[in-house]
Amino acid sequence: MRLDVVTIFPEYLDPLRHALLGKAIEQGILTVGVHDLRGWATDVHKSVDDSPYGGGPGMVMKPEVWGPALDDVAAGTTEGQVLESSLPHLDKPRHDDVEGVTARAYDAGEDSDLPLLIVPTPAGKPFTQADAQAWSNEEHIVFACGRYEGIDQRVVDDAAQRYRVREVSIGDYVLIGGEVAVLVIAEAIVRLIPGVLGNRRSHEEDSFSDGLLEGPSYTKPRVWRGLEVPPVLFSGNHALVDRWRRDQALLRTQAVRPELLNHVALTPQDQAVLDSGR
Ligand code: 6GU
Repeated sequence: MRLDVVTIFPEYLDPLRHALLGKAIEQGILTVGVHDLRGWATDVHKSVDDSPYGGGPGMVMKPEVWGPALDDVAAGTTEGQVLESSLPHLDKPRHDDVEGVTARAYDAGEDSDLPLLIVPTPAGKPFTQADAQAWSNEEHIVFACGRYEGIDQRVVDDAAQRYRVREVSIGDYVLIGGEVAVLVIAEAIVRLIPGVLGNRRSHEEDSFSDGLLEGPSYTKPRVWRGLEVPPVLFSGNHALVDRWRRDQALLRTQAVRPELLNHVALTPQDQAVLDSGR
């Protein structure tokens, strides 16, 4: 997969070189190009924004700068600054690499030769785990980071000639710009690329993958500061452990995100657990 990010703050994207993403870069699974939008500014001041038509506070990013930038990145005629992995230690096996488990991709939601353009904006459609799964199959994803009051809307409308465009939000709050949202979205996508996390089971059991939040986890010691690990986890009875984990997931979801339960297929046993938790 190739990711390109267009931004006026290239250094903000440096975290993409670290940890899991750095490993994917090291393995040749991922290439990340970061592009300074000011490289497409045409005036002496390298200005990228202007006052909004209709008045009001803030500034709007200029179409004559963004248009050529997105044209060039779509055409692949500009490399940008290609990020190098921060961690060259491929020889070490990962704790979640499981022998005999082959990397399998998620189904691609759609099919097209056009690259995907993701425009992070608080006015976008909510980004979900389902989006992350679908986009983990993409060959080329471009992120356009807006700052200030956003990008002239015609840039997004025109880009649809060269891209499949998605305006997405990462939550109901406002960030200064799209850069941090790109870090969030890129990490959610890249960890699902086959071969990046050791095995698919480790994300099939993630929160949201079955529509529920994950319940609590425990490790040694058995008693810590007087607090005991739930005894069922030492029972050696896998069916009992699985049932207990599902119960915990159901109860946590009911307590903190009850609206998620509307989209989960509940068995009579699940329903009984939820009724007991009220
Ligand atoms: Cl994707 N971008 C910005 N700038 N703010 C946000 C956001 C995105 N999602 C929530 N707030």
